Amino acid sequence: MLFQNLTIENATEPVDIRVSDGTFAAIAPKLEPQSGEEVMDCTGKMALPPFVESHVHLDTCMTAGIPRWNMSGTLFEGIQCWEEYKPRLTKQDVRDRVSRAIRMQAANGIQYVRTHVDINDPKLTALETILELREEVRDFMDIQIVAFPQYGILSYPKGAELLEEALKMGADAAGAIPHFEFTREYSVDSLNICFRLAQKYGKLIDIHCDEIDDEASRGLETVATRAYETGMRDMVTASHTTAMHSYNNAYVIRLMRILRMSGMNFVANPCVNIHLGGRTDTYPKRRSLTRVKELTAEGINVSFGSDDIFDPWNPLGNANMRDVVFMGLYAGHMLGYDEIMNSCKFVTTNAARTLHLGDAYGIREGNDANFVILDAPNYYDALNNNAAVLRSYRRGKLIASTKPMEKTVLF
Ligand code: 17E
Ligand code: FE2
Repeated sequence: MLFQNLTIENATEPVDIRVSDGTFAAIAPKLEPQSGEEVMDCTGKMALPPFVESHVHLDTCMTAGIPRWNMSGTLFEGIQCWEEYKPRLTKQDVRDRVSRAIRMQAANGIQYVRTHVDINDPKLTALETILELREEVRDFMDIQIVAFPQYGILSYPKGAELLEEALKMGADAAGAIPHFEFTREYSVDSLNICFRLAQKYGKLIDIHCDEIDDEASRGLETVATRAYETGMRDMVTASHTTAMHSYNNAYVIRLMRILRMSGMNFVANPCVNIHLGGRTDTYPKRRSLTRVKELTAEGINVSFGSDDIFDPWNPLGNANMRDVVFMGLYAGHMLGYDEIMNSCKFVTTNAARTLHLGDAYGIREGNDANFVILDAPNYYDALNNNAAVLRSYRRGKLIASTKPMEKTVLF
């Protein structure tokens, strides 16, 4: 199949793309159609590698309001609501909800997902189910699973054993939650356990790190130092790091050095953290977003995640990465022309780096033909006009499509 006049990412000139046998066979300014070849004119449209959701909790999705709503809007009431939901967890329940969420993601052009799954459950019901789903949907979606100890590794009975069991069962990454552990000592020890287990089983690491408006929450310096000292480097990701919003600048200058040296990745979750954060403030109210602009300026890899899809931490959430970018740019003071134009990187290439997708990710000759076509000539317009993801291709096969909305003005 030949796609004509498609602008790849924000390239200045459109190109033709030939897809055959599920791969990008040729990409050039002009390709002649072969006899019998299907041709699609894509003038005025852009192509991106598929969207990458680098941080979501699929196990909790679609549970908002059950058994009750999070009325304070805090992280902690969210955790309490989830605790009250947990007795309802069955494999069928998880399968129904997560299957729906995965299809919402696919409809929005996502083909790669890193999901955190709460493993503070002696039965590991959600983990077991999502491990099965990971295999079942492989042809449509790559799912990476982080074993996430919601209540902590040392502050929950047998937390370390459950983490180890989850990694043995097949989770791809080890998690931790240092700011939620009972003490600072537990916080540091929990990170040591997380790193030890990740190394023992050859897994990645993704930590819920300092997701709190407490300037004294300093899990991050330990994470970065371990990433550096163990040599795990970019296998390590710190998610949220919202306390960094509240750190004093003198401390951040010192911290930035080890962050750079560590080679680790960051994930910000702009919609959810602006919603959950600042809740203990009267006025002014903090934005509680990690320092995306400053980290990016230091050459550190940052991506954006949606965190939640209609659950106790986000009563909205539609599995659309566009909204996450939109919020991130506003809340992070990143609405310069180039910042807007290139912001797709937060949910494509940067996120792919975090997930360790390697060279297989990207629109390049020889790669699997995984890509999306947006109804806009560049990402600036796509973002501003909430452009439809017209088509999502996976190994050359159409797996999702959208008909763009038609608006009529009668004057
Ligand atoms: N759990 C947590 O600790 N933090 C979050 N943002 C979510 C769940 C969604
Ligand atoms: Fe999260």
